[in-house]
Amino acid sequence: MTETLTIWSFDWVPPGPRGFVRDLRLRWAAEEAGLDYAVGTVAFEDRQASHFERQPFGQVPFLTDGDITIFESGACLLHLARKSDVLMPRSARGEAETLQWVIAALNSIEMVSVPWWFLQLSGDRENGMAGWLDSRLTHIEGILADRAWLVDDRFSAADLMMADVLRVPDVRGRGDRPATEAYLQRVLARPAFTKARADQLAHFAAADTRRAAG
Ligand SMILES: N[C@@H](CCC(=O)N[C@@H](CS)C(=O)NCC(=O)O)C(=O)O
Repeated sequence: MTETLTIWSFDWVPPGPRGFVRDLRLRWAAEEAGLDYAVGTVAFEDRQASHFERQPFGQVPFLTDGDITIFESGACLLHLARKSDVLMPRSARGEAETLQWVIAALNSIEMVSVPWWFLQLSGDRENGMAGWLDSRLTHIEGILADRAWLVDDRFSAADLMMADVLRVPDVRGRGDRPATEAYLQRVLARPAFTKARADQLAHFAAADTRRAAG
């Protein structure tokens, strides 16, 4: 079968972000849905105009699907979710709630967790984002204490995005949140996640080998 989907990532990244580069969200979704896809690369170190034409911030991921090019991991994930009811229930309510939770993961959790993470990485001991992050994590803990999955009592793109945001080790290790931890163990045990993560690690390991060979 000819692949019409290409998930774009960097040709190489330093070791730190490997396993967390956001093309993993799209690899994972495609694996869940059984969609055929290729992985394309753009240069990490020398970002080209052709990269900015497809991702205006010079980031990854972006996705090409035939003549459609789309960026933002959330938008790309929802684009893929329209192709498979594995990723999004087909009821009007199920679709609406999937959209809601994908956006909540990005705009209510990641919007706080990423700046918090950067501040704590920079050694800011008075990290002013900590209370805000803890409040968001506490609220999501309350939600996950009552349900196994975010939408329709089954896995969806909402869980994929929420788990990917919450699995960042410094975020996951913050406080004692048993329902969140059980949720992460449940979602991250999915074979599609394991494969997507292994494929991303292999992709960057192959890049190391190429660089070492000159
Ligand atoms: N909001 C964007 C964030 C993308 C993002 O942060 N990408 C990272 C890799 S995971 C990146 O490209 N970092 C390099 C940079 O920002 O220069 C999305 O969800 O797609």
